[in-house]
Order: sequence, then C-alpha cells, then structure tokens
Amino acid sequence: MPTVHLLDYAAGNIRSLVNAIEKLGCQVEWVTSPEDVSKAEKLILPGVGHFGHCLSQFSNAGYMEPVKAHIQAGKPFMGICVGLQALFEGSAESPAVPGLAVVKGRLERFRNDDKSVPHIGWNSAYSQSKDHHSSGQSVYGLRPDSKYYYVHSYAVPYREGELEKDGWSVATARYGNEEFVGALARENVLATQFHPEKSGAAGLRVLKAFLEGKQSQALPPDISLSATQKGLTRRIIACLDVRANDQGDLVVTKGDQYDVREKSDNVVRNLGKPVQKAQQYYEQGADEVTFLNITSFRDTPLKDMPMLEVLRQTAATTFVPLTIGGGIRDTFDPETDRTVPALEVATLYFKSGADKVSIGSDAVTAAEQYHASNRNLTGKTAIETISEAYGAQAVVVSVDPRRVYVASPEATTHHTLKATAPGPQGEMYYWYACTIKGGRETRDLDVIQLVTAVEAMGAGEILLNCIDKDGTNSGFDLELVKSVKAAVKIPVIASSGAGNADHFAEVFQRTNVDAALGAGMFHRGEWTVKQVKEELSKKGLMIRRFEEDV
Ligand code: 1PR
Repeated sequence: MPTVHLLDYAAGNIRSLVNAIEKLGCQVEWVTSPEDVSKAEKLILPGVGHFGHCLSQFSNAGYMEPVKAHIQAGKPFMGICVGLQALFEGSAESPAVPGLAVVKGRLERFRNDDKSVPHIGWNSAYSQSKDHHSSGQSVYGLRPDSKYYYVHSYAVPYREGELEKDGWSVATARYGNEEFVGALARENVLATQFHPEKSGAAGLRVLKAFLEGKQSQALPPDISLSATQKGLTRRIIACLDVRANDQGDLVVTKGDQYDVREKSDNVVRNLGKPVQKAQQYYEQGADEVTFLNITSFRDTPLKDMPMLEVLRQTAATTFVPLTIGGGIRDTFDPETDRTVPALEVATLYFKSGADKVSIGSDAVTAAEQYHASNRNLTGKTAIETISEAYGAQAVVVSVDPRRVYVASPEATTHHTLKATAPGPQGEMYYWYACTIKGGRETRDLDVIQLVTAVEAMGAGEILLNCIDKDGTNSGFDLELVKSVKAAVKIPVIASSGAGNADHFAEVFQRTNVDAALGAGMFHRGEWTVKQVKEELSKKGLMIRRFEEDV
C-alpha cells in the first residue's frame, strides 16, 4: 500500500484526513519529530485554527528547515488550510509569527462588510489559468464546476499575475467582493485553503490526484464553464437528534417542541440508526451532518462511549463536516473522581472525527455570567477554551429559544418582536427566552443577549433552533432568524420547522441566513436532501450539486 506521511504538530481533527487517505487506498505514517521528515516521500501538512498557534508550535518543534528542505528537494508536498497559509510569509492573524515564505504574500482577514466571518461553507477553486480550461486540463483534479469546503477567517487576496509570475497555478474563490486564493500548485507542491477531506467526492478527487502524483488531469468533456457559478453556496444540514431508547439502543429520534415520545404509548420515537442515517444523508448530498446527543445533560459524556463510536464510524465514510452536540461542558467524572474540563470532553469528540462541537446549556450559563459581570471575559468558559485551542470555527452554539408573550415592549427589559397572531392572553409582542436542559428550564436571558455574548467569547457559528417551531413542519421562524442575523457577524444556521423544499427557499430568499437545517422531514422520508437541493436550484439559489463518489 502506498504511504503518505502526515505531520502531526497541532490540535485539530486529523482523524478525517486519515480516513480520507485510507479510503483512497493509502496508508498514513506520522511525522512526530523533525528527523522523521527526511523519511517522507509524500508529505502532508494539515492544520486548522489559529495561524500563530499552529506556526509557533511548528517552528518551536523544529520543523521549519526540514519541511523547506523537503519542498526544495522536489518531493511531493501538500498543505491543507493552515498548511497552505504556512507556505506564505505571514498572516495578519499573528503579524509577528513568520511562515515558511515558500510563496510571496501574506494573509489578510476577510472584511466584515455585509458578510459573515468566518467564511464557512462550500465555495469554488476556480483555475485562473485560461490555458487549463482551453486545453481541457485540470490541476490536481480541481474542477471549475465543483465546490469545496472552506472554513477560515483569513485568506490570501488574489491579485492577478502576482503568484503566476513565480510559476504558481492559482485557483480562486470569491466571498462577497473579495477574490482569494483557494488552491495553488507548482511542480511538487499543492496547497488548498479548503479541506479536501471534508469536501465530498470533489475533495477526495483532489487528494487522490496528489497521492497519485497526477498534477495534470483531463477535465470531463461535459463541463460547461459558462454555467459555473462562483461564490459560496447555501448550506443544507441534516440533523440527527440521538438518544437511547427504552431498550438502551442509540436511535435517531425526533419529536415536536422537544417532546420525543409517541403520544399513543409514550415510547421514544425511533426513526433509525444514527450511523446509517448519517451515511444516507451524505450520499444524498447533505453539506454537513450534525448529531445532537439530546439526553447528555443527564449522563456523563465520558461514559457515553457509544456516541463516540457513532462518530468514529460515521467519520470513516462521511466526508463532509460533522458536528456533535450534547454534554460539552466541565463534567464531573465519578470514576476518576475529578472534574474533566469541557476542553477535554471536546477533545474526545474531535479525536473521534468531529469537526465542530455544539454547546447548548453551558453557553446559556456562561452568557448569564458574562452579562452579570458587565461583559467580563474570564477565558475559562467552555466556549473560550475550546475556541482558543481549536479555533472559533470549531465552536457552534446551539440555541433553544422559546417564546414568551408580553402585552407591550415596555412590559419587559428584553428584546421584543411584534407578533403576527395574538398570544394566549391576546398579547401582541413576544421575546425569545433561552432555555437549558433540552428546553426543560427557561431562563431570564433573551436570545440576542445570548448570541452577542457567545460571539464575544469566540463562538464561530450559531445553530438557531426554536422550540415553538420544532417538528411543526410549518417553516422556519423568519423574524427570529432576521433578528439574530442582525445582531452577530458569525454565521447563523436556521433550524426548526422545515417541512418542505419551499421552507428552505423561503428562509434563504427572505433572510440572509448562512445555512438551514432539517430533521424530521428527512428522517420520515418525506423529502431527500437531494430533492430539496434540486428545488432550490430551480429557484436560482446556488447550492452544491451532487457529485458521484470517486
Ligand atoms: O445542552 O449542551 O447538553 O446540548 C443538548 C443539545 O440537545 C442542544 O443542542 C439541544 O438543542 C438538543 N436537545 C435537547 N433536547 C432536545 C429534544 O428535542 N428533546 N433537541 C434537543 C433539539 C433541535 C434540533 C431539531 C430542529 C429541527 N433538537 O436539533 O433537529 O428543531 O427539527 P425539525 O426540522 O424536525 O423541525 P447541551
């Protein structure tokens, strides 16, 4: 079996990359010291999160010179995400930390104009070389009509000709009105800002081309360049609420308004097996898969090994981003008689194949303390510690708001919205109160207070549920989505209420939400993800088209 060496130097989910390489028929050997670099024929430098954090660790461990020597010797080298960034001279993220300077240029932060930062989702890697397209050739399997998964806040701005004059082939993506480097290649070097191991069939194709040393490949004859849409697609996420049923098996379940028991006989509704369902949604073209362990506020997650196993098995076959939520907080472990910090709990999940963790109840408690202390950041919350170690993009905050009706905006100190239909006592206003423990406890904190606090703490994304809408198949709560989008710069995922493709179209057309999530309609087989995407495409919304596996 051909071998590829992977450089292991910093935190991050490397499991997925190993899974992708193994799926492509290669085996991985680890580079764990600078001396190992000379043993490598093909070397991959992965990396997620913070440029300064990664590059300092990389340089302190003594990797700078051996890696430069590997590249200069003409041996195959691939950099992924921060691994691409490392090739440049430096980054505005940590101006004092130097990069390898194999490529001229520096990374800049995306402008916070009318777009969310981080840039999360599926975007192009479109070759800037007219020669490639006219000769029908692709660089390392990159296709102009494919989409790849990106997650980053800093990028190399593309300036025509600048990298090309040093012999680089450049493929770019566009975010808002910023054109940036998505991938670059020259002789033995390939680097991608996107994650090929998380980019479905399109990404596996690029990884395969690198592993097989195929710098140049024929493009399929039927690619229509004029139909290629550049830019970030709308993301469709399939969400699996998972819990043990009354027999103790982990099942995908789904209720309405968070009640997952059948009305007739009070048993937990069983809608399938988590690993199988996740695989099915991946094959249907889901852009991400989210698992929520919905009973973890009762159990200690450290004992929750079946959930880790679900994640491990899913990550071996599902090459899109995986999020896991439920029980991410400081946890007392009776077996070892100590409190395990949230960061350690999250690390267990990242090591098993998660790309992001989702924090619910603990985020509410942290936000309450943040507001009570006059917006003081302690640096000790789960959000802060995980974001610091793994990067903001790895921390999602899952919000479970419930409506509280009031007669007038003056009747509360909270951020109110005008009701379209009167509340139970004829009230014409409401505010969204945050809840914890799966909606069982309502807190005196509104959703805007929560999302602004967690953004300040370093959360990278908001998963915006709505208990009133959950399982109703009546569409997303557009007013809630709009108000949260207006309050934060980080991406927001609309959740709760999806019942058909039109609901997805509606939330994308009437709000500037970044992604939308569905659960029940997919689990019950009423719609496939593929059908939803086809409908969105017909309405002119840009989505990632389905690609057959490599
Ligand atoms: O508080 O950090 O331990 O996390 C617990 C997590 O479990 C939270 O993210 C919370 O949202 C979730 N959760 C807890 N109890 C339930 C429940 O349903 N009883 N599920 C629950 C939340 C919401 C979405 C759902 C959408 C879309 N489920 O995941 O999938 O509402 O549904 P739909 O498309 O069918 O309308 P912690």
